[in-house]
Amino acid sequence: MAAIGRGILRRGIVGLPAVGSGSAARSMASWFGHVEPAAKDPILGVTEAFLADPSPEKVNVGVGAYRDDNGKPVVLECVREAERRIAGRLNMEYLPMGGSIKMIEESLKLAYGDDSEFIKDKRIAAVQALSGTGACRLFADFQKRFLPDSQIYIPIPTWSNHHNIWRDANVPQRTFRYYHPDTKGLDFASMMDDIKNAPNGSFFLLHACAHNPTGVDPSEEQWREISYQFKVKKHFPFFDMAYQGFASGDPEKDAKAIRIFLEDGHQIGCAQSYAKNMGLYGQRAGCLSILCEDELQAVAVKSQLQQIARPMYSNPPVHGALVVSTILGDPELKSLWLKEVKSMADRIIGMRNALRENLEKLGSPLSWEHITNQIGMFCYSGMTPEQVDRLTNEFHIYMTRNGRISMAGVTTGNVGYLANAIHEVTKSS
Ligand code: KET
Repeated sequence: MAAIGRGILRRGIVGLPAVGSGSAARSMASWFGHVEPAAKDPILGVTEAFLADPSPEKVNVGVGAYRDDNGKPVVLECVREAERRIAGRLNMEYLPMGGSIKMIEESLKLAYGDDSEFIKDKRIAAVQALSGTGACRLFADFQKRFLPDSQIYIPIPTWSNHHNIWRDANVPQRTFRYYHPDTKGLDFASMMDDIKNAPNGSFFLLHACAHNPTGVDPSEEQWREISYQFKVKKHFPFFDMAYQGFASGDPEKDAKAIRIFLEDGHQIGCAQSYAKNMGLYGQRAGCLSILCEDELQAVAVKSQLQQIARPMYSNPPVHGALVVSTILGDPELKSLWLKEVKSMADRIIGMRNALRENLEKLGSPLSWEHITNQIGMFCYSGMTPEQVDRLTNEFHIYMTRNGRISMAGVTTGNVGYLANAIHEVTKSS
């Protein structure tokens, strides 16, 4: 133990008893001896295991990160061009606590619509956030601070980190049914029952599009019914929109659920992420917005969101925000972005078809129709954790144990190998 540690042990430290008095003695003999290793993250832990595998055959379809057809990470051309325009021209001063005003304005147009009356009326409190995760966490902290007795209803299944986010914000979690394993589709009737049976005025977490992990979204008609029921029950919808553009290939179409709720006069919350649709993963660029009753309320809410951010990270990073505002603020770059989003979505659809065809050609006794019915980045394959373990141990294929395949990691080069391995581990089930 270092000299400073020994000194503290002899004297005792303020607020703690000196050596020899029971359990404090144990913890002071080793400050962190009681700290057990944390459980591996079910998604990012897969990447760690993949990186540690020396096999040349290995395939990573774990994390939701887009790859090109050679399996390489992609930087969009619009992002490269925005970086060229930004380079050497700007200083690196702090952004305001709430982040870049220009980036927020552009983000709101994407989510709420170019001509949104709510934007004109300044009814939306919005701050730049540390990507989608940071936006969800800020909202959860805000919810806890200002509605301390509220709970959050979370779909089953959902992105695993949703549970961690609301847990660490100390907001009690309830669940609602969403997916039916037999049909591999939406369990709409049960979802509606759970919405009806929740206490009036509950908070609900909804995936705006391309639900993760299931790839199953309500239809437009079903969204209208959900919105109607939310009105009846006075529930608050919080939309996590991490995949705008990845469901249909068109960010405007993918905002449909949000627009339906807006038309119906809901106040909503929305977490936006540019990780996937602009490929800005590590830049941590996102936005949290809350539609308020009027401008006065929006000013108050925004000031409180900023106050939550200040002691956590003070203000958000500048580079990703500049990339986003440069692209979305320039018609030429924006249309290039829209084309690139579409081509990412199309490549994934192509891989869905290829994976299904390959499995069918191998004579799989199972139905793989859901691979092409589901949308967005993921295929919720229906494989069991044990089957996934076999894929990893015998074939060096890395994916989350819930059977989710990140279709963004499937390529012309690996789809045959993947199909063959899936067939091997599922054919006798
Ligand atoms: N919401 C959902 C639904 C989501 O899938 C992710 C990321 C995020 C928010 C947050 O992304 P951010 O990078 O903070 O903007 N999901 C992928 C990556 C991860 O787990 O962090 C994934 O599911 O693989």
